[in-house]
Amino acid sequence: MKFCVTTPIYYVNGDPHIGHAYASIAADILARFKRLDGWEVHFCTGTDEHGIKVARSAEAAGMDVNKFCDVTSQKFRDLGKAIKLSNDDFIRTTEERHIASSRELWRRLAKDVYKDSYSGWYSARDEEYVPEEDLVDGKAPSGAPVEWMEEESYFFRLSAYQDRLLEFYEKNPDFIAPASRRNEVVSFVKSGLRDLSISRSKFDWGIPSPDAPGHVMYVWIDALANYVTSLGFPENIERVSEMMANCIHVVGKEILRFHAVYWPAFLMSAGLTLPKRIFAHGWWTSEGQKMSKSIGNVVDPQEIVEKYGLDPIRYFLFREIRFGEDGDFSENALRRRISYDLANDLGNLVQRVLTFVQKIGGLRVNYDFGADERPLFDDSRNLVEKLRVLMDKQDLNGALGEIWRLISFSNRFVDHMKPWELAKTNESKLDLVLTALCESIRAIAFGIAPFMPDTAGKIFDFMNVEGKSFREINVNFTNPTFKPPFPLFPKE
Ligand code: ME8
Repeated sequence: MKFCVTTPIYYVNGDPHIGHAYASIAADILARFKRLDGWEVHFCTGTDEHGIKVARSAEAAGMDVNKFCDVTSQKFRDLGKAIKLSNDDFIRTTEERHIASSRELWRRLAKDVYKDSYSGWYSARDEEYVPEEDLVDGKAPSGAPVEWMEEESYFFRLSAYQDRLLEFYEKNPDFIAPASRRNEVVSFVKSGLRDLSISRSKFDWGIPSPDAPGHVMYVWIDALANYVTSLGFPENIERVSEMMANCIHVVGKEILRFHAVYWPAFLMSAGLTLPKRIFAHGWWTSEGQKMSKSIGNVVDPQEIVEKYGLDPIRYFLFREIRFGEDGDFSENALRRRISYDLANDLGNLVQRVLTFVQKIGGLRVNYDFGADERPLFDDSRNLVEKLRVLMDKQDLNGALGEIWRLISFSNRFVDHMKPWELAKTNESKLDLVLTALCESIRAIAFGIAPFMPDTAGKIFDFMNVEGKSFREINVNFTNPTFKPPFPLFPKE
């Protein structure tokens, strides 16, 4: 059982922002879930360091480009630590292993590559060629400025892949998710594909194209190749094939076309296995406005984590909106989530049940459940199976919804069963009620573990649960000694 998940590799032209943290945390959640579920996982992230945009940013900073890449790439590594990414690899496109891998990929495309000359518009910000008819008021559709370019270039015969791609989408209806995005891609391909310029000759910050003196690769070829480099291409083709077959590329919606059209065409041409799915996520605005340096509302992930804690941010990003849609990041909305969902619902449940268990001298396990406790017990034991179905669709928001259903059910159960009264009147009933509640808290802790690893870790620690595998959920407690809990989300 092998599973691979990737984030986009980030351009090192600027500092990391919440958009980068978002894609990375999404991939991290998927990776952690699969590991808990017993899968062998490869989770890769990294930095995209070639191309005009990066070269120009280095120049503007008055720095040598290699040095500039070292400094900025490190900031992305640091972000990874701050948001607790569990990545197995961090790839830089300037690494030797990647240069070798990209050059090998290029060689394998040879039958579909020809030399010609390119003349047209290029957007350095998007690192993308813009067809004349797509210009809007002389700019790229993204609003980025374009510049005229004329040079000798190698082309990839993308036009030859139109029918094969359409057939592939048809046969693999879940290749592109969410479904609305799939329709966009299909109509783009149906409208006709042009051959793609894949080398630059008037510019040299890139990987030299093999057998093409004076040419470096178009940055997107080199960038997309990162996914197979990380899996060991070209040495370890077997691993590349096995992992790619069950690989999810998490990407932002604006780079879907590169991943869902160009990348599969390159892989088909090179005779490599296509990934299982490209999942396109939406964009965050900040306090109702597009994030922009000039407005000064760019959310700095490290700052916000310092202010509110990591787990609340990880929770908020996937609870506030459906994964795939756009959302608005506002501190008020975040505070509401912390106060209601985290402190009131989750924090209180754990606190009141485990404190009560302490008060009566520990849990006296009793699994002879009756009609009162059985539904809660069944829901707890069935939680992971429900999450599995949702996580396989990358429905992260749905998964949190499911976990919170169990949290609400558990809280209602406490209110209804009133353990503090049972302690005086019916001790054996109390044992049943508390056993069922500890079962639900343990299942909840496993459910939230991929999303909020620190919080889950605290609950596991209170309950002396190892917390390494979902299989632990199916093992009955045996009169455990728990530790006294402390509030998970203390109110300021
Ligand atoms: O595109 N909200 O790199 P990049 C959500 N190097 N996500 C956002 C966002 C926002 N406001 N702003 C940006 C590249 N992003 C290429 C990828 S992969 C082979 C090469 C996301 O540094 C955006 O959607 O521009 C994209 O997925 C990532 O951050 C940006 O990356």
